[in-house]
Amino acid sequence: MDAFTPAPEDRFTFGLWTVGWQARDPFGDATRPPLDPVESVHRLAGLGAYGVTFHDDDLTAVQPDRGRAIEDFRKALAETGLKVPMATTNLFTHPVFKDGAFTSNDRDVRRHAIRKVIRNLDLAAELGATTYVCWGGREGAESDAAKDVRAALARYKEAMDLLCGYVVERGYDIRFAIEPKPNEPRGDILLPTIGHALAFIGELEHPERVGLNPEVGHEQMAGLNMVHGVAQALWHGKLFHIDLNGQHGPRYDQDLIFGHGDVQSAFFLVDLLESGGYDGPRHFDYKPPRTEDAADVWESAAANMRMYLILKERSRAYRADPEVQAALADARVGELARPTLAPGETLADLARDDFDPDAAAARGYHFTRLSRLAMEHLLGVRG
Ligand code: DIG
Ligand code: MN
Ligand code: MN
Repeated sequence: MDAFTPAPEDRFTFGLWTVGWQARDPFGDATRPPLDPVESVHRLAGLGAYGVTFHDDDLTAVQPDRGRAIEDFRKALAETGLKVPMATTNLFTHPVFKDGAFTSNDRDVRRHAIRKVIRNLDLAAELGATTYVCWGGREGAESDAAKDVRAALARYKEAMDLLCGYVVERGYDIRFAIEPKPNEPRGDILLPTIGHALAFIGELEHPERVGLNPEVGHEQMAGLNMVHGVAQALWHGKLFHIDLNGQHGPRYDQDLIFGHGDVQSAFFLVDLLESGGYDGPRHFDYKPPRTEDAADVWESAAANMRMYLILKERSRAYRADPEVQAALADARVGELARPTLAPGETLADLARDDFDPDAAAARGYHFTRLSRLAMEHLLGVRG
C-alpha cells in the first residue's frame, strides 16, 4: 500500500472485455484462455476498482446460458460491492454485423441490431447502469461506392431516436454516450471524431439524452489532441463517460495501458478531468498486451489505476506550485476567462480602443517557462 494504491472512491472501472481479452489479433491466435466474468469481478475488486462495464456478449464468455451467466454476475457484484455504471452492446463481433449494425445496407440487420440493444438496455437498467455506450465499430465502409453516407446518418439518427424513445418510455435513468473512432475495423468509420459526433447529436430528437464517450487512442489515431477534444466535450456539457488508454499516435488502435503511450497528453488529460466538470467513472478500455500471461493481466489492470493516481498527484503538485501560479499569470492563461467586451460595452466602444498592434506583437507570452515547469512536475523533478 502506498499513495498510489487505488480504492473504490477513486471510481476506477474496467470493461469485462479488457482483462478478458484473449489476445486474438488479425495475425495470431489467442494467447490466453477465456476468462470467467465472475473471476474478473472478484479480481478487479481486490485491486481496488469501483466497478465493471460490459457488452451483452461478455457475460457469456464461459457460461453459454445467458440467464445463468447473469445470475452468476449479479452474485459476484453483490459479494464484492462492485458497481455497473455503464453497459454497451456488441454490434461488431458476429459476422452478421460485417457491414455495420445501425447502418448496414441490409435493413433486416439494422432491425436485428436495434432489438439486440433493447434487450441489453433492460439488463443495464436492472443493474443500475446510467450510461449506455454506442461504439459503431462496424458502421462505415472500405469503398465510397458502397455506402450512401447521408442515408447511413439518417439510419443512425433513426436508431438513436428509437433507443432514446425506448429509454424515456421505460423511465430508465440512462443516457447514451457515442464513442467516436476514425477507422479499424472498417476502412472508415462513421462519426470518426468528437467533432463529428457532437454535430450528429445536435440533429437527434432527444439530444439531451446523448453525449460522448471519447477514447484516448481513438482521437490520437486521427492525429487529434485528446485534451482539446475532451475540453470541447465538457464545454458542450457532453462528456458523459470516457475510455482511458494509451496510444502512440496515428497507427492501429493499440489500446495500451493508460499513460503508456503519450504520457504528456495523459498528464494534461488527468489535470483536465480533475479540474472539475466531470464526476463520472475513470473507465479503462485497454488491452493487456498479447505477450502477457493470465497472471500479468492483473498487473496490467493495476498499472492503469496506478498511472492515473500518479498523474493525479503530479497535477496536484503542478497546480499548487507558486512558480507555476506565477508562470500562468505571466502567460495570461487566466485572462482568457475574461470576456473580450466588458459588461455593457458596445462595438462603438470597441472602435475607440487605443491599441498599437506592433507594440502588442512585440510582447512575448512566456509559455516556455510554464511548459518547462509542467514537464518538470510530470517528470517528478519538482516537489
Ligand atoms: C472499443 O473502443 C469500444 C468497445 O470496446 C466498446 O463498445 C466501447 C465501450 O467503451 N469501446
Ligand atoms: Mn480502442
Ligand atoms: Mn472504447
